[in-house]
Amino acid sequence: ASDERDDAFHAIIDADGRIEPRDDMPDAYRRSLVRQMAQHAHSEIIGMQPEGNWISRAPSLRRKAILLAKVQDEAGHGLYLYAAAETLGVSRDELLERLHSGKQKYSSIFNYPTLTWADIGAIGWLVDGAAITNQVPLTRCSYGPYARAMVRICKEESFHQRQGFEALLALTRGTAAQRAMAQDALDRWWYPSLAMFGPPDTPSQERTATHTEQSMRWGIKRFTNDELRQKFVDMTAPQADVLGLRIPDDELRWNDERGHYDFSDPDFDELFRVISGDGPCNEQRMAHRVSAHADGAWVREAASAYAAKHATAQQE
Ligand code: FAQ
Repeated sequence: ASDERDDAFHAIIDADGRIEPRDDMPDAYRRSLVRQMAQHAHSEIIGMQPEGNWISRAPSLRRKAILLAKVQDEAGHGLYLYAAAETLGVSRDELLERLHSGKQKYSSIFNYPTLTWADIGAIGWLVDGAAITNQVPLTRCSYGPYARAMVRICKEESFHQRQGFEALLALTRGTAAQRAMAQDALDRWWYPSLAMFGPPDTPSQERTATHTEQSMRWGIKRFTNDELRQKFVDMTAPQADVLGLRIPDDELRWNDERGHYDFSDPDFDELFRVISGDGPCNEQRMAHRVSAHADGAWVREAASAYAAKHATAQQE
């Protein structure tokens, strides 16, 4: 019977259909989706911290209102993704517990500090730009609830990316000091943004993507990490020219033969150090997350007590 169930699953995958929560699916497929979706959800809520750092110091009321809305969107993305993961039979509490205990990770990028206002522009332009590149193909992911959550998230990310670009454009059209601040932000965020796409497809420095092949067979991933990294560079390099900023890579140039930009890879040893907990802000991010969760305990208790009271009242 289990073979028949697997056959039904594979028939849907082969026809490029969608797997829905009540469909039979192999355990390994379920586990891999929980892993990726949880990591994604955690990234959204931890990703609120570097930007939250600048809400009270945004340079104008307009910039502050925009940044507040963006950070709220990220909380919303986290919630859609936890809800989508719950359709696979794990609870949000369980997933948060795995984040807080360090069993599950979040994107390496959020372990870097936001030192100046220009970093907010750079995050929108580069980090949201990388997120869109990675996530647009996920709208075609074989798992229905994840794919549908991605449609809405990508619309909001594309607004985020434009606001970041526009914030940097304002700086690059400003004073020499503002231009220098924008360049410094690009210098610091470029390689960490390239590293967001994960380890290389083929072993380099003994690091390699372990899940790609299986995830592509299952229709979870549609492109490899290196393919997406290349797409991101191809999209971003001309935008840097519009800004009048220099991407900090001497190897970066258009290659007519390949029809792509040549560029140099990020330091994958650094990526793995940061993932394993040794980035500039890992400790601070986790401490803040755990204390925010503890501070919110009374809200969860009150909501549960209210729901229980409501349920009893309905029974009577
Ligand atoms: N950081 O074999 P692969 C955002 C891990 S955007 C940390 O390639 P896979 C929006 C990987 O998990 C950021 N860990 O794995 C926003 C695996 O470890 P595991 C979030 C990384 O899953 C913007 C191991 O390395 N977006 O939040 C990283 O096939 C601005 C081997 O790697 C997503 O999560 C990394 N950079 O591909 C919010 C998108 N790279 O699980 C606020 C969805 C790799 O065995 C402000 N996720 N690892 O312990 C994905 O597309 C994939 O999971 C990848 C990794 C591409 C991240």
